[in-house]
Amino acid sequence: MKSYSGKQIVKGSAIALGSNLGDSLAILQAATTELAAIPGIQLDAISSWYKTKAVGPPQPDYLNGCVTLQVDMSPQQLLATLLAVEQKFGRVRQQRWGARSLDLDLLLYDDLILNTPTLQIPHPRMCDRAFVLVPLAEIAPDWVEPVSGYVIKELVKQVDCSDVHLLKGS
Ligand code: PH2
Ligand code: MG
Ligand code: MG
Repeated sequence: MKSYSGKQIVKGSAIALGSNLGDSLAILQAATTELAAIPGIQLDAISSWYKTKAVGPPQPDYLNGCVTLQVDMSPQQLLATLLAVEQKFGRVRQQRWGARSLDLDLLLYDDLILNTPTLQIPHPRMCDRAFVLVPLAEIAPDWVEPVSGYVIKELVKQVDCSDVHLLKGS
């Protein structure tokens, strides 16, 4: 792995946002504002919000979206930052894949491939998930997912997007 000691170098990163508990749209919008206010994070682009059918155990529909960031922090620092924002918005970790007020998933960090017990980049399931790829393709169509070698706009063609619907008026 690259070393992050010494001077930080600004890197591009992509984050997936999801919510299916509480006022999801308000939570996602407030979380985006919160992220943008953090030192070391600059917001590049925000996708539209999408209403999506839950993947996993039966639970309410989700709202999902993605943001791209310029970050002046290591992947581990970024992960810790995302967890802190989740907690601020009332995330209580219960069932795996269960309902949540806010989920922030680190999808991509530059062209880095990282496999540690606490953090895998790219996100290991991002290539199968229409609720991630549809919003990401809107704001980062030409970003190469480094494990598959495919750009996001190609990956999105390979998944069933029928359960992902643009949220009108967002
Ligand atoms: N997140 C999950 C499990 N299932 N389904 C949808 N539609 N959207 C999500 O964000 C989602 C999910 C676990 O993180
Ligand atoms: Mg998730
Ligand atoms: Mg998560």
